[in-house]
Amino acid sequence: MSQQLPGRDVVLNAAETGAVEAAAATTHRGPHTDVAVDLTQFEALIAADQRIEPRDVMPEAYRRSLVRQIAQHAHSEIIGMQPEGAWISRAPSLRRKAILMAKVQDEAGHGLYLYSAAETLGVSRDDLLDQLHEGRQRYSSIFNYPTLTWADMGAIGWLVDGAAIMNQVPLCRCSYGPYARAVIRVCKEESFHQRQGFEILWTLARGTDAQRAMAQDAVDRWWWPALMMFGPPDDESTHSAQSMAWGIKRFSNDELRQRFVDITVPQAQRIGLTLPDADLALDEESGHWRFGEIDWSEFERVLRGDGPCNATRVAHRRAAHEDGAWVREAAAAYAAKQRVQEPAA
Ligand code: BYC
Repeated sequence: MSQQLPGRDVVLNAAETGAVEAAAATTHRGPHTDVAVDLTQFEALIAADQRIEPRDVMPEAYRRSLVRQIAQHAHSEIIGMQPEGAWISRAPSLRRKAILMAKVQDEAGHGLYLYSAAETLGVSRDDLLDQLHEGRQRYSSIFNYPTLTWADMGAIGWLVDGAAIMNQVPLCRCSYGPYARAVIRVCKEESFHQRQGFEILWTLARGTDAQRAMAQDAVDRWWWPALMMFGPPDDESTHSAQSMAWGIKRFSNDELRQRFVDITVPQAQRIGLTLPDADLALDEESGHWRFGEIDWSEFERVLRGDGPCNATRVAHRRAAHEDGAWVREAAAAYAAKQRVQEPAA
């Protein structure tokens, strides 16, 4: 038995049709209304691994979970401009400066794609930014660490963007269309970021003793926080099971963390730097690199707002927002003027 979904190019097989019928027996409350809505099509699209689009009916919990994750992702991109932005004026050459400026601008662009994706879920960008500024929404723990030397630009590109790519490539297949499409473009740019970080460390590792020591010190400081980017261990991850059932996340936090370690260890060997983990060892049988215990108390501290730079990052972001008020006002005034001047249709 097969079934064609209305308005879709999807034909369901017998098992999927069964899932649709089971779902049809239940009704849920819709996202923008108190009226009970039929989630048959939503359940069928998820079962068939198809995309949910803004026009589709979706469970309120699915919409909220996406707003939470996409907003956190967008906030991470724009807060993430700060640690690297601080080094634009101190980059060691014109070439390095131009590359770093382009990278930081890319992060702003990623924020824009992601806020736009969140807006398709019925939230406003202003409201999301207010929530960031008031500490009601999170951004990635990684951006609460300081960038002390030029080598930190290398470690961020190689490790932080490397971890971000590992986490985000599966999000290109996320069940929510606008988020998946935004992340495709983000990932293309992140690949360039990862490569430029690798190249900075590669160069420093082949420089003077002092440059090599600076590169090693940066890797020592960024390795463990980069592993924390993937989130808490699976048995403590509150959202993973539901997000995976909805096709938002495709792999668990621990699975992605392990993949990152497996890919990164050989790269460290190639650069010639040591990863700061005495327990790192190849398990010949599984082919995986086993690593030491992550200090989850540090992660929790950073999430609570007690990381080395939490207060500075948020204060700087608030000040940038306030300083930019005149730009938003001017843009709104110009748009209003254009509307008045438009000839009646
Ligand atoms: N930092 O149930 P869990 C970039 C929170 S930007 C802070 O596993 P989930 C770049 C989590 O929110 C890259 N909080 O959550 C930019 C939840 O708390 P709430 C940013 C974290 O959502 C500039 C609680 O812990 N990437 O690459 O299933 C320059 C329980 O966690 C973190 C993204 O945002 C963390 N690391 O999984 C350079 C990717 N981890 O919300 C580079 C999109 C967990 O209940 N996001 N929490 O209060 C995701 O893939 C997922 O949201 C996560 C967490 C894997 C991060």
